[in-house]
Amino acid sequence: MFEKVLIANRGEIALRIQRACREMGIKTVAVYSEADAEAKYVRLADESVCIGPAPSAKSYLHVPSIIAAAEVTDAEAIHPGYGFLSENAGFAERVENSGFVFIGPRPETIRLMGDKVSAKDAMKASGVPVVPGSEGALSEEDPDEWLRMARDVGYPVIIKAAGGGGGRGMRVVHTEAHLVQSVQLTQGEAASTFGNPMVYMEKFLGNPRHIEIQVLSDTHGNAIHLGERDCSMQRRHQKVLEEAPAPGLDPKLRNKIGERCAEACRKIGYRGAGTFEFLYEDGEFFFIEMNTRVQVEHPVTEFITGVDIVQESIRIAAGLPLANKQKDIQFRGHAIECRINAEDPATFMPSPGRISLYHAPGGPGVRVDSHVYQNYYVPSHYDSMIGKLITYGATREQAIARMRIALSEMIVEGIKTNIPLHQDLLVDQVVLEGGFSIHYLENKLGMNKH
Ligand code: MV4
Repeated sequence: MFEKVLIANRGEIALRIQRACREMGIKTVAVYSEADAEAKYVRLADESVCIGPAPSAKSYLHVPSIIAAAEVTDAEAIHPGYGFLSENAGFAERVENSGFVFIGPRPETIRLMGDKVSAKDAMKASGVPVVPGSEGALSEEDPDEWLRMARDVGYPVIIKAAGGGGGRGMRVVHTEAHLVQSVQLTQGEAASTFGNPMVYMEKFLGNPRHIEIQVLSDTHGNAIHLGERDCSMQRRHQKVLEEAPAPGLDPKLRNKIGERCAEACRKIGYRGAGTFEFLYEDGEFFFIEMNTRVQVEHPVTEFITGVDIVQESIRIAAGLPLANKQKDIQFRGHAIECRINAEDPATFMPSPGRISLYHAPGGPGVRVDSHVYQNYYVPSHYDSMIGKLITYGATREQAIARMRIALSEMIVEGIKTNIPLHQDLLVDQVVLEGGFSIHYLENKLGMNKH
């Protein structure tokens, strides 16, 4: 096992990775920007290195500073967490070429999944069901081909940028009259935003759920799935609340799609923790994208499986085999995660500033993954998530009841938070029934009135 790991991230995930390292007897190196000098994860690390000023481009995204920090502290491996450089193939390559282990997939795999066309091709070829649509990318200048394909696929269709993902660079087309112009507009935006004009076409699914499958895959040819998470509660592609398992999903269907994902991992030689994102509609799964990092919402899966996903990601990088076989993985109970953001609950505007009073909730089945403390200053330079509240129960009802109590116990003063939004959601009849689509929250908030 590694003796020392550098954590190339900040906030709650830096702390989460540190805790995993500590439990494994690994020393930790924190890196921080000038805005994070007082952060809890910096104080708790064995060593810390300032890597630059507050803006991410000059610190958490600045590759030379991070490599230099690993060199001066003599770290053996680098964990990227989520966001920042976590899905940057060039960074993974630089890490490995500098003699460190990148805790994540091989750079080629990150590159393969970063291009949404090659990702979809690879998954389709590996037996994962994908959204029907164009075979590969659309040709760059052949409107007749686009029209033929759209007629084949059937309207409405969606045009997506190969270099996009996470909701960026997409356009829905309802009728043939708008197709050619929409493809051209999406190509233009794709070229300027992602430096890659390639786009592809899919059947547009009108009311899907967003369900994702967690996988772990080692360097010995073992791959397992840890079931699914339902991440349908979102606003503008920002997840708000996640849960596992997905309400109403047939365990047989879970095992079938999970096994397809694990098999795909074996086929492509996937390394590390990963997530297959699906749209789920009318009882069918359709692959859209793969995330090659540890995700924000990994704790709900940890609660229902008992597997420590971050520790597993480190074990895999160190060349160890997976700790569990598929038959050892059991899904027990239900877990929910509320993302707690420093934002106005009505306008969703960020609300940085000093936390004047802070009390974290607790009790059975309550987990708080947060880096904040009383008197902590929430900087304006990074995303507004100040922590995650995760509850577990034998049933979904118990997990929700515990979440309501935990939210009512949680005190954050001095800044605005979205705790009131979560409290509204957890008494909403549709939420209580479960199985709502990706459009539910925006409709509830009245964002789709025309
Ligand atoms: C779709 C879709 C409907 N049909 N693809 C948005 C994020 C990106 N990962 C894929 N996205 C979508 N792709 C087809 N063929 C609807 C969405 C979508 C969405 C997906 C997941 C979670 C939230 C979403 C919000 C709006 C649209």
